[in-house]
Amino acid sequence: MLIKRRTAHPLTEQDVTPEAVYQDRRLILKGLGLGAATLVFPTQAGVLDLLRGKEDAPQLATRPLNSKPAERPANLVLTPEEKATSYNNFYELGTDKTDPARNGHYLKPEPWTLKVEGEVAKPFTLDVWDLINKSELEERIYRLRCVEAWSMVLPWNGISLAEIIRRAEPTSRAKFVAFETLFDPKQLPGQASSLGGGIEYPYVEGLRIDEAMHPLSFLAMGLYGKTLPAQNGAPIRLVVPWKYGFKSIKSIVSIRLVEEMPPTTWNLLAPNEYGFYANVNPQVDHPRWSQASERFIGEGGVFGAKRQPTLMFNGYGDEVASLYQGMDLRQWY
Ligand SMILES: Nc1nc2c(c(=O)[nH]1)N[C@H]1C(S)=C(S)[C@@H](COP(=O)(O)O)O[C@H]1N2
Ligand SMILES: [Mo]
Repeated sequence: MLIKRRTAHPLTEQDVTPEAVYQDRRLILKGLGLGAATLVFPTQAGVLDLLRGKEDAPQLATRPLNSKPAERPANLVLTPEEKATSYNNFYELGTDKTDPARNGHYLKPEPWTLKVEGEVAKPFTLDVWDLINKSELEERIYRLRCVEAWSMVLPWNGISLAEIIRRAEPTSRAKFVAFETLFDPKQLPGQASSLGGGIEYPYVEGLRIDEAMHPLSFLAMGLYGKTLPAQNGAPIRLVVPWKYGFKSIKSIVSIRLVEEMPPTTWNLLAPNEYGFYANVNPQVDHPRWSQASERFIGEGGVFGAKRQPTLMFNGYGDEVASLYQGMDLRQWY
């Protein structure tokens, strides 16, 4: 049912060659403090202790996907799967990096429906597992740059977001796309307790329509060739590689085409720190830390990780810079 289209999303030499990265001790020390701090809120120890009673609950089973492999540049350095699935931001499952993996067993991603609605001629409800089981997915190897100044290189499996949006036939009034994570405190316990950092849920995100229709914007249903683990946003999540990671909303149940710029979770929480656009930009610092470089999470310790320069639009400038022509990227951060 799905039409495959190959798109360019190259990793440059700089990203994949260990020699190109450099160490900056001052920034590593800064990064240490930052890594422990999370985005805004400290962990609520009491609630976590309650959930730790279930620590030995089994992880969500993943299964292999039918996916067309991406071309792999020489010297490609992927983040190890074990790191990508144990060092996460998914506040609905806890604010510590290790909480989402530990608490992922609460999430029951099967069955799952995703609505595509709003300013469209043909709204529809997607049976996500039907899509996963019946289509050949595509692999995309993308850099992920968290606003907290760490990064990974991850192999996703999925389909382009544009393909799903096109099927609904957006009207001329569709100027933005609003995304929503599942709201169900039984499955995402942080939504009903301080475990989730006191954020108002459901988590919501948004893109301008041209950003959403860009061939790099991706709906991931897999990681490392297998269905998504809970902690990475099972069973379907957005991946927008030129923007800070918080735009890549997990476990989505709704994609709504809208006329006005929709509210977004981190912007609502701290508008001076997190804008709507959130394009990766090494020249625009976060009010509390530099965005000029990042800790790459590869082999080895998460905090001893190599420091490397952050690239404009996370290295995807050739593809996406034209979307922002004439915009002051300091104003539209
Ligand atoms: N629903 C939801 N989506 C979310 C988040 C979250 O807390 N809740 N965290 C975001 C942040 S800050 C990042 S960096 C990425 C991390 O994705 P990963 O854990 O798969 O690497 O997910 C994003 N999507
Ligand atoms: Mo992030």
